[in-house]
Amino acid sequence: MNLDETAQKIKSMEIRGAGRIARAAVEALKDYAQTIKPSTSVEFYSLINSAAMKLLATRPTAVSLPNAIHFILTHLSEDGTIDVQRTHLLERADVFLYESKHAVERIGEIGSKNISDGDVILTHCNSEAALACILAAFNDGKRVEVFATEVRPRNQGLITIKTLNDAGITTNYIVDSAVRYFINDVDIVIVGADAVTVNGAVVNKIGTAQIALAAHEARTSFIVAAETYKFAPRTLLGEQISIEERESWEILSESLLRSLPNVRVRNPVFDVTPPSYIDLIVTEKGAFPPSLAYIIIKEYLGWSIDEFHKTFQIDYRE
Ligand code: RUB
Repeated sequence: MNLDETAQKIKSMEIRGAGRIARAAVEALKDYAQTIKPSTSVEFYSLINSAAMKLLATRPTAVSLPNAIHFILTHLSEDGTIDVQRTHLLERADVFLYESKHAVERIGEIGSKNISDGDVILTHCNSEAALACILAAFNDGKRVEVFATEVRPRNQGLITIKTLNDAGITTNYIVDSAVRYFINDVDIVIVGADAVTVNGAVVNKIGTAQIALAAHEARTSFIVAAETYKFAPRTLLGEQISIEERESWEILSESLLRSLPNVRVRNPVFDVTPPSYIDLIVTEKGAFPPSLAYIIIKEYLGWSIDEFHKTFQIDYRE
């Protein structure tokens, strides 16, 4: 798939979910770097930079996307031959792709230890990392039952229930607004993340914060499964995670909306769950309380405030 196709599929959500978006972007940059025929290394650098910007502009919230691009482009410079630059990029891309897949497996192993035999688990949206924990627990022989939400308006819950069904896990499919009704039947909530900020707040699919509130009130454990590259280094500098707001047709047909001139549709697709509602964030490096988010950004992503001035410059807001 070429660069424009990948960018279009991420934008239209044919490719979706923070981990998958990151991997698709890395694959696209890898292919692009092998396809282009620049005549100078300056031109190579500039073409790759523009391609990265195109991918970054697709969806604004999942931090895995800029983190993945940063990972493969860091230390790339206009100095050195085209071959040296290309080889460097391809090697970094392969490392990211390998580590990303491995991270999800490791999260499954670690996260499954928080699940007990007989647990009822609630999950929201479709998260590879959250599902890895549930599937690993089930494959370890624990009898688990799942509540999976519908996830209006794009119904990502359908993907989740298909995976759970195929694995043979008993699953209850519920509308998003039924979470509080069932929360006392649930032992543990496990969701994924699009971004984790330096103060340990988690940005995930719209409705996650409401579920966390219900879980908090019911004293139900609330666990987030997130690879370290979902942590957002730029929040160290006070940058906010921008919350994507998508078009109205996802919720209401254009003709119906036209007949209601005083109505407007608001469609934010992510929300922010405060760290006080989160018991644990399971990463591939271990399970941490949200208060240790800074350590993950510094130790595992290798970013500290000084780093911002040394690294490849991408304007993530474009
Ligand atoms: C997907 C979503 C997922 C996270 C984590 O939203 O919110 O929970 O991206 O997923 P969308 P994963 O469908 O709008 O992309 O663990 O697979 O990275």
